Order: sequence, then structure tokens, then C-alpha cells
Amino acid sequence: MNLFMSKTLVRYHSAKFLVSAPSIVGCPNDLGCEVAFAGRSNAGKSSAINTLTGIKGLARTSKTPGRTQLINFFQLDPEMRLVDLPGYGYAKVPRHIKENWGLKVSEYLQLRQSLAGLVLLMDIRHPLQKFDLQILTWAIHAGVPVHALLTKSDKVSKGKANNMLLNVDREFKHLDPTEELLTFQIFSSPKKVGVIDLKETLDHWFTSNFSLPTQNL
Ligand SMILES: Nc1nc2c(ncn2[C@@H]2O[C@H](COP(=O)(O)OP(=O)(O)OP(=O)(O)O)[C@@H](O)[C@H]2O)c(=O)[nH]1
Ligand SMILES: [Mg+2]
Repeated sequence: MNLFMSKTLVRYHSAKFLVSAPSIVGCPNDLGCEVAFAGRSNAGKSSAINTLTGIKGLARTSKTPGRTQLINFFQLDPEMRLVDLPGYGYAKVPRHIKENWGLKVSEYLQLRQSLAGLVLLMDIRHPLQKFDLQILTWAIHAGVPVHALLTKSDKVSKGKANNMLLNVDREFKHLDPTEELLTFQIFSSPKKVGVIDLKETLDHWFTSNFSLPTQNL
């Protein structure tokens, strides 16, 4: 019998850049467990990864939409990863690049066995756009859980944020009447709003899909 109390830990703060893949082919071995951050270009995916890990500059952020064009992997533990997916849906990006992004993301979503869950980032001022709904529909069919972050909540009033939460709640119940796969919360990277809730969801995905190293206290 183990006389020590043990505690599972996901070490977000020890995240390290692992590799950038131009497509599914360059992705690291499909082993262990990973959580991918998806969403429209400029929604705040890379910023959220930096806020979650507490490491400024880990994932490259930019005011120019379309900054993340590769699939970027960050390692937390040997077989635990965060994935920054290329953003979709920015109107000014040339068509051939858009199509290529769509292909990359859909290939990744369909083929990646170690994908334990998706964090879907949507700007709280305009959530649930066409591609967001496509990803949500795909995830429900594939049985992959999605946790939506309504980002940039620092840019709207409390009243507006609450309205948006109600809208998203209504749409999620419509898309997933079982209420098992879709969850959501508000988030702000600069104000660090929602970081604890995000960690709780990710802890759950990582620990229920992968046996973590335990730490003796
Ligand atoms: N006010 C505010 N700005 C944010 C927030 N999150 C991100 N930003 C800003 O939004 C811009 C885009 O953020 P990124 O994290 O680069 O967005 P992204 O989703 O990774 O974008 P792509 O790589 O183009 O797909 C940057 O100027 C960020 O500083 C937030 O919660 N609040
Ligand atoms: Mg990015």
C-alpha cells in the first residue's frame, strides 16, 4: 500500500515548444494525449495558450490575423501536449491559403487519435460563426468534447457578456441535447479571467484519457 498521499498534476507552466508541423504528416507521434486550441483567426488561441501556461511568448501572437499557419505543438509532459491550430475564416486571406488551412485542420481533427478534447475560441462579440458551427457539429459526431472560450470578455460589459452566455447556452443545448460534449465559459487573456476554470476542464480531459505521473507529497 502506498503510504504517501499522491496527487495528479498537469504541469501547464512547464510547457515547452515541441514542433511546428505544416500538415498532419509532420505532427509528432500520435501517442498519449493532446488538447487542441481551434477557432477563427485572431480569436485569441495563441494568447490563451500563453495565459494558460503563464509563459509569455510561448505561442506567437499577433494583431495581424493569420499569424499561426502551422500546427504548433507544446509539450507539457512526455506524452501530454497542447496544440495551437491555424485559425480559420479571416476574410482577407487569399483563397488558396484558406483552403489549405481548412484541409490541415480537418485532417488533424479527423486523424489524430491522441486528441482528447478541443478548446474552441470565439470572440465574445461574434461567436458561433459558420466555421465554429462546423467544428462543433463535427466534434459532436466524432464524440470529441469541446470547451468553448468566449474570449476578449474584457472588451464587453457584464450585461453583454451575460447575453452572449445565454445565446451560446441555447445553441449548445440545441446542438447537443445530451449536454455531455459541449461546455463553455468566458475568458480574457489580459485580465486572466477564466484561467482556473479552463485548467479544470483540461485537467479532467488529460487525467481521464491518460494516466499521469503522480507526485508524492
Ligand atoms: N482585449 C483582448 N485582446 C486579446 C485577447 N486575447 C487575444 N487578444 C489579442 O488579439 C490579437 C490576436 O490574438 P492571438 O492570440 O494572436 O490570436 P490567434 O487566435 O492565435 O490568431 P491566429 O494565429 O491568426 O489564428 C492579439 O493582438 C492579442 O493581443 C483577450 O482576451 N482580450
Ligand atoms: Mg495564433
